[in-house]
Amino acid sequence: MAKRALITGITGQDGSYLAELLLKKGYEVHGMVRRSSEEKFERIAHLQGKVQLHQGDLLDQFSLAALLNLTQPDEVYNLAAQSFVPTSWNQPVLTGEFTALGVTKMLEAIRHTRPQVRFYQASSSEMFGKVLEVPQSEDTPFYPRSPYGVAKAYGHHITVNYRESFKLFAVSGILFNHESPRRGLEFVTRKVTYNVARIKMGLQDTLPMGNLDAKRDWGFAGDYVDAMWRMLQQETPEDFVVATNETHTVRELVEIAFARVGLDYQKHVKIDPAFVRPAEVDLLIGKYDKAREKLGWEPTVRFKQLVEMMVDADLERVKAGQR
Ligand code: NAP
Ligand code: G4F
Repeated sequence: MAKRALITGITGQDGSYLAELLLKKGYEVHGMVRRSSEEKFERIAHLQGKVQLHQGDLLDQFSLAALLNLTQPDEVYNLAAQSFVPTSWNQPVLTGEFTALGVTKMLEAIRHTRPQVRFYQASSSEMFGKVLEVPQSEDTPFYPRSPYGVAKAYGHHITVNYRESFKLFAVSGILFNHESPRRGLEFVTRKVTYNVARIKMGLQDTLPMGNLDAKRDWGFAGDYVDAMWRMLQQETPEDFVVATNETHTVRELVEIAFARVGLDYQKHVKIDPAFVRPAEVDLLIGKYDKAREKLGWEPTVRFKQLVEMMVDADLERVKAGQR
């Protein structure tokens, strides 16, 4: 019989790639979606009829238990979250409710409804924040720098705690930044590649940016969802860092993106303090040795290739008059 998976956050970047991967592997895929006055499921439009969507919300404990009863999943991937770091300073309470307590709500629903489920929690390198070690591994202590990072640290610890307290098969994937042409427009990679495409097409001239010196370990989302799946196929539940072990500045990102369309970033990028954060994560670089050894996982897309793939996709979109 086909395995069944339930994905929260299926309408997001990672949810769409994970749903594709699981369908290819023969899974019956269920997705939890929030009720909205207008359904915007662009990222999974091509999967219509292949995935089964159900309304539910991480804020509503009973909707989670009902969904587990209805779908009877073997695996639950908890990808839903308020995932944009700057918003977490404007809406810290909501971020905590979704991104932190939402995890406990799902774990409680699993514990009482379907304890045999294998559970994946989408943890984040933002938990390392003001880093206490370079590179960061599963053993590096956390020092989060945003309400989002704090909420994710809670989600990580409660996942570990439920594994240890109730013997649930619950794992936390500590994923470093991962991007794709499906990335939300406000995140720095996609903001840059989309605006580069618009500038190239003569639709605007300048790109307002924040801190160009921040360094991130950027990988491709398609690779990272494969690591999520591998974590749930292990004999014993364990946590893993997923990264590329390369770090680059936002300035390099901007330089490569503009160069791809034959432009000089210095003529177009303007620093706007509105995009500078109250507290910054200056340097992220992940050590993914454990994932390589135990999961047999390796990133397949490197930084320059990733940026160029995103610029090319945005050029096509802008030429077609799309976002
Ligand atoms: P994303 O594109 O922002 O998607 C977030 C998803 O969560 C969307 O489907 C959203 O639904 C859903 N959601 C938000 N609040 C919800 C709620 N209260 N109830 C139900 N659904 C809710 O994020 P992503 O980049 O795919 O990331 C997936 C997960 O990995 C997130 O938890 C993120 O924090 C984490 N993560 C991401 C990265 C990265 O670099 N991408 C790195 C580490 C960890 P709507 O479509 O209705 O808004
Ligand atoms: O793309 P970002 O907004 O991603 P950030 O804050 O690193 O968070 C992402 O990765 C986390 C994993 O580490 C995830 F957990 C989280 O959900 C999200 O997916 O910003 C990256 C860097 C920051 O240092 C920021 O200050 O880019 C810098 N930056 C400079 N100018 C900018 C801008 N970021 C944005 N969004 N917009 C700018 O104009």
